[in-house]
Amino acid sequence: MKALITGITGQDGSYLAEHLLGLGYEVHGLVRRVALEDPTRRFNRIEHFLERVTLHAASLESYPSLFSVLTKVSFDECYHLAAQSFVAESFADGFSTMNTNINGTHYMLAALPEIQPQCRFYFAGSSEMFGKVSETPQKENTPFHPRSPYGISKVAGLDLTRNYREAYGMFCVSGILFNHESPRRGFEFVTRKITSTVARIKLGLASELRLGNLEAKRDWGHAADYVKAMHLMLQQPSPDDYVVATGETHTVREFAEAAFSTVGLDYRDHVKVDEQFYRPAEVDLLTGDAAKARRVLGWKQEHEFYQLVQEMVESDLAATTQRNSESRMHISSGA
Ligand code: NAP
Ligand code: G4F
Repeated sequence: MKALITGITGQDGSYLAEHLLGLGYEVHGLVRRVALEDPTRRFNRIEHFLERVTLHAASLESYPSLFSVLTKVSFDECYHLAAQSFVAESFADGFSTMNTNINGTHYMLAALPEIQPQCRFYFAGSSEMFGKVSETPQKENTPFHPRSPYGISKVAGLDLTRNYREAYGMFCVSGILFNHESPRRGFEFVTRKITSTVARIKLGLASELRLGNLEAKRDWGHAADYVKAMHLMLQQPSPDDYVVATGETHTVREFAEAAFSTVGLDYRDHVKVDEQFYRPAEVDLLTGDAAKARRVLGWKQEHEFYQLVQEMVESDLAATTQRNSESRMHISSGA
């Protein structure tokens, strides 16, 4: 089996590639040209299996570059994960988020029926699409009410994916994935911002953590569990869309409390609320109902919330300790 992963350098792309390699797949990844030019920094999540995958340079902004990759190899499956994925950035620059996320998805879908109609397609939909939720928990048929340009771009991506399924009979599915985290999460997302700062505070390298809305509630799972659901969706006899979630919700405050207490600290001594991290429109509450994914796909989550928090804090503590001792050695050697 040959799979193409767009966004292979991201959190999910790296876990998915590992999972597919473990299943015996030939894995190809789409990366930006700049990443190939700066592998030490940009391939940090995939460097441990770089020699086992084939990378192709392309950009979501360029139809010819995507078309060209799709003409090179006949893929059985395509996991379209690449996107501008940071919600706050989508308020700062909604136009480029829309351009990358909507057109990028459209370009991928438009190229497939012509070149690779047999290729099964996964689109990375998001619980951010539910936005101002009309019911709890949210499931596949809960109406969307996106509250950010990012959320709007994902609703458009899901609609495009469904339309290619219905119009051209292609095997196209969308996963509606709730927040999923890991030690590979980007540093700007709230969970990693918390765990990386907890590590710095514990080691005496920082004293405070500035956050926005502490009362927002999220359904946080582990990325390693969620990429398995993506794969299962493409193994079904017919294409369909699925919610993937834990069904458990926690506030940002609870995440911070758990992360600080992992290292014996009280979050109230360090967390400061800072208006600059509030969003113009907030998604207050997300909790998913993954009953369909469990029933049809046989998917199950293997990590629970406090385990996830602990894994992230411990990983950041180990990495920060190592970086800190390397820089001390650097200074004492006079280099
Ligand atoms: P991520 O860590 O931010 O990774 C995003 C990936 O997209 C990176 O590999 C990035 O490449 C690539 N990318 C961005 N813009 C690109 C462009 N113009 N051309 C080519 N590649 C581009 O995101 P993630 O957490 O792994 O999420 C994967 C997907 O799932 C995203 O579509 C996200 O919106 C969606 N999603 C995520 C969650 C979650 O909680 N993690 C939940 C629901 C849905 P560079 O390394 O070059 O920047
Ligand atoms: O970690 P976040 O930035 O994730 P958000 O906005 O929920 O989006 C993530 O999950 C989506 C799935 O629902 C994905 F589609 C998307 O790609 C991304 O992976 O923020 C979580 C919550 C928000 O309510 C935010 O307002 O944390 C709140 N928050 C409070 N202080 C903060 C901060 N978020 C960030 N990033 N930084 C803060 O200082």
